[in-house]
Amino acid sequence: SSVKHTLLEAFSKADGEFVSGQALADMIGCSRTAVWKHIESLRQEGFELEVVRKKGYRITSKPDKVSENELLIGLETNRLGKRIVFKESVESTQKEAHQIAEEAEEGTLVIAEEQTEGRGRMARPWQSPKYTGIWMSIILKPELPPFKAPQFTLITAVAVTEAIRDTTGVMPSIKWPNDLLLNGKKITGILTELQADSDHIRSIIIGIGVNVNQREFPEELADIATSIAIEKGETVSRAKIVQAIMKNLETYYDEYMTNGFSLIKEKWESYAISIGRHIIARTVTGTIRGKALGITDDGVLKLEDENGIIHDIYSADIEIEQ
Ligand code: BTX
Repeated sequence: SSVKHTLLEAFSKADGEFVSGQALADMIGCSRTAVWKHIESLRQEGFELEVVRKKGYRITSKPDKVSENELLIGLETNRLGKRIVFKESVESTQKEAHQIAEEAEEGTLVIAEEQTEGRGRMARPWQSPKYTGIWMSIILKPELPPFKAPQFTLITAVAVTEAIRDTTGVMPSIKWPNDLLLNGKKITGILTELQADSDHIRSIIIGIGVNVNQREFPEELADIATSIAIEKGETVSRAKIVQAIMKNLETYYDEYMTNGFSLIKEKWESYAISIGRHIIARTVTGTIRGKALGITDDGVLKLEDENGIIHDIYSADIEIEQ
């Protein structure tokens, strides 16, 4: 609301100093009792405020939020994230995005503080606790045939890797096809889904989950998952990471549509840990061991087995052999 804006602006100008109740009342054009109520609603949103008689109010700590306002201020994109659907809690941002994809304008971002039924590939669950991670889905509408869709997982992986590097200083590596790791543990999962006719994509819905400020994980994930805060030793702003992801995704999406996949492929391979290593790929039809040679222009993983036969892997879980 505009009252909230006025208040936040006043506190931001005061830069940690007190602002008197009367001054705030004058700015908003209301009584001092009404000011008190507005302050209370800031507290509800997670701001911490100190109140001292005769001095007034000051903000001692701001919530780390990913609501629309927090994301829009400082967002440097032209098309992506111009429309933001923010929810405190959803089953899954993918589900929400699928429901609105048909009417939604390209670049619409669905983001939530918490998912109660976040999901990964093959209906696996994705844990998405409140206020600590980035749980979001972006709707794109490229004029492309459906078989190009897997490339968007790789485009996204490059965009998110660089966003995390540039905003937090930690550098993830990519594990084909859809995970980002820090020190060998998962910090990001990417889920690319489609609404398509046989020959063209209607919407591509890119789900991104980033573990940002979790300080611990439930037992079943403790060995395989980590967060940026755990690896860096301090909490970081989720909004800044989201903004950087949107900016990078727009840049690489444009690059891909005008110049094709080659620059993205080059970056992807330079960030990937699995290329050149011996891996085990578990696909729905069986398990293949071999050396990961690289990815093709379609995002397919090339795997050379011990007999020198090269396999095209379209979808699998991979494990890197020591
Ligand atoms: P995936 O199938 O590659 O990985 C799922 C597996 O990852 C799970 O079986 C579990 O072992 C592990 N896992 C679950 N939660 C976490 C977590 N928070 N951190 C690390 N590992 C975890 C990866 O699928 C794709 C995930 C996409 C999630 C985003 S969040 C926004 C959007 N909405 C939604 O429902 N999904 C996407």
